[in-house]
Amino acid sequence: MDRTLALEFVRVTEAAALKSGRLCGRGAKDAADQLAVDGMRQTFDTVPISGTVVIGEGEIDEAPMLYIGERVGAGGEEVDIAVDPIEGTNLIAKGQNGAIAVLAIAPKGGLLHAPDMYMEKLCVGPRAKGVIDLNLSMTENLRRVAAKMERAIDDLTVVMLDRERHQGLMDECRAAGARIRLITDGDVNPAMECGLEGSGIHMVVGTGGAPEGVLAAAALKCTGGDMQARLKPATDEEIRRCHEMGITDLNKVLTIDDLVSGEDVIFSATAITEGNVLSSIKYFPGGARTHSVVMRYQTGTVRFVDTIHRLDKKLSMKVK
Ligand code: VTB
Repeated sequence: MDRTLALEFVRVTEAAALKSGRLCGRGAKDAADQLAVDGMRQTFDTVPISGTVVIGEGEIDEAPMLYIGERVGAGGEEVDIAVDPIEGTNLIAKGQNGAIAVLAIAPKGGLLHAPDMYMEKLCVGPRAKGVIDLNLSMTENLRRVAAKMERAIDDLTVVMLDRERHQGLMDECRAAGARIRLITDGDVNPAMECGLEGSGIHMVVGTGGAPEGVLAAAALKCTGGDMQARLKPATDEEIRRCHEMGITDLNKVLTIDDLVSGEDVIFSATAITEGNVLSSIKYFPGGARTHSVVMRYQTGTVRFVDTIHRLDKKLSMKVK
């Protein structure tokens, strides 16, 4: 993909963040999501691509915009697109840390068309690549990651969603001495952070959304990190969808290359609320400032983009 597209995709996540950020802490997650979707959708139409949404807001009958299969872009290279206009709608509704607007773009066929179901995930950064194994215990994975990173287990910080289903993982981490950060929502952001030197986050584990898993894999692929995953269908319908995707063995461990298989991918995220690496959006009279990260697999370059927007000059960006 043309590298100049990277900046175009930053504009897309910036637009989602700029529009929805006003609703920070307002308890209105659906309204915030709608604004983010509008911002993303509008901006996509200025980008010279012929894109197909493969991970989006839902099926065509349940989402009016950015639905799975929707065509976006002003025309150009054929690409597949995964979007989450707000990853962490509960976080923005409550004004809590970690909400981002995020997308990943790959040449056609490069992103797993993960259906909306749970996925078990194990994510690490580049310095722990090649040693994780979802079929082994959390304790064994901690040992392997610590050894590969040449540090003690108690110098590892593991992030997981604060859910009862993670009690076993939590117990194992505690017994092994790892530090834990329990988050209420939004596991793409910490997975992305795993790949960034100095973020202080070393592993993301546990079960979360499968679409979010593909976005996490896109970020980790760009930074040279590693990820394994397993779909967790909970109903007959979800099992049928796995079969449709050609996944007949439901215990199959998906590698990072199964999740993002193309020879190129671009990942862009803009913070909405405060993050560990990305700073929250800030508004001032007539404008706003956003903080984004954009990365590309082909070169591995990670760019942080700190942007001052003159919203008074951009009518399309005005939010009442
Ligand atoms: C997961 C996680 C997401 O929602 O999908 C979670 O991957 C939902 O989990 O990042 P529960 O069903 O346990 O609430 C997010 O946190 C936000 O979309």
